[in-house]
Amino acid sequence: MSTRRAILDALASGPVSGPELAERLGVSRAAIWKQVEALRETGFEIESEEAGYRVGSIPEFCGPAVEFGLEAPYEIEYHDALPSTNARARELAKAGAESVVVLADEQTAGRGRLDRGWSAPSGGIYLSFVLKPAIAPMEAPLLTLAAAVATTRTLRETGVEAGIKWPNDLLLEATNEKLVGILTEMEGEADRVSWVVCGIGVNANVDSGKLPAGATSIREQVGDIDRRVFVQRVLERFDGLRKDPETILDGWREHAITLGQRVRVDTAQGEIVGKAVDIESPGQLVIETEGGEVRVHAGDCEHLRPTH
Ligand code: BT5
Repeated sequence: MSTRRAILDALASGPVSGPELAERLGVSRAAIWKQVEALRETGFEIESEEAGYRVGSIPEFCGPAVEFGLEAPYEIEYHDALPSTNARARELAKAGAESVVVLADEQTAGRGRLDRGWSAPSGGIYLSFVLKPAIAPMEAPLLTLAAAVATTRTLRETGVEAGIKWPNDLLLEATNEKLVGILTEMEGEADRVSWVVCGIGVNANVDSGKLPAGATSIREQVGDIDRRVFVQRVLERFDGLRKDPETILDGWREHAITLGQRVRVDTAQGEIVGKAVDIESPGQLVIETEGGEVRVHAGDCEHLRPTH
């Protein structure tokens, strides 16, 4: 853990003096003072009282603000703007980083699946996890499901009635407009991944006029949210699901829009039409077709209207 993160953790649980912090973290008092000054420069109001340093106010949206009070073991690398948080996360992963979350207010070249684009105007939430899980590449889709469950629960907490469309879209239940997209990328050998980057794009405090047709935003549905808190809850839920992977599928089923629907899935092997009946680990959709049950690992899914 970085000294900055350790100081933020200590400050989050109440006033603490410089000497006490120095002793706890095993660094000099000067080093603590420097970090506290750096936090002040990012917008934290930190008062020096008799009992020690006390946080008065927190800046709205930046790395240290998200780390302050965060109960999940991620360091945040924040940028006002980036071409793509997934691209930056891949760079970090290749350089050996892990348990880092790249976060941006805006992306200038956001990416979707299959080389599609992702509109990412300022005011949204664009984040990418850099992970080094001890899993095989075929298990990685479970992380996408975990990201979907964590983000859906957080959206629902803000009052937005979102649900999950297989495999990676979060939609407004009432209209099927898209609120969130998830893009997981990885590198590895047959039996072991080297790294996984899991990127989440949330249409948060943005006007839907800046988004493509068929998209909506949290602003449009319930008004602006505190992105700092939203990101913290997503990170904490994602971490909780990773620690308890057998709860991921049930969480997904609980919020799935796709299950029970007639669907058409475009896969590399062709088109599959039928009723989506279940999800199985690590993320395949079970479809009841005229020719029997089919399991689909990847593809673009369209919800069809009932035929009768
Ligand atoms: C996705 O792809 O939905 C995955 C999007 C992942 C974005 C995040 S943001 C953080 C991280 N860094 C990145 O560069 N990417 C990730 P897909 O299922 O292929 O959907 C892409 C399609 O959604 C586009 O072709 C548009 O039709 C539509 N779209 C683009 N921007 C959108 C937006 N902001 N909201 C809703 N729909 C959008």
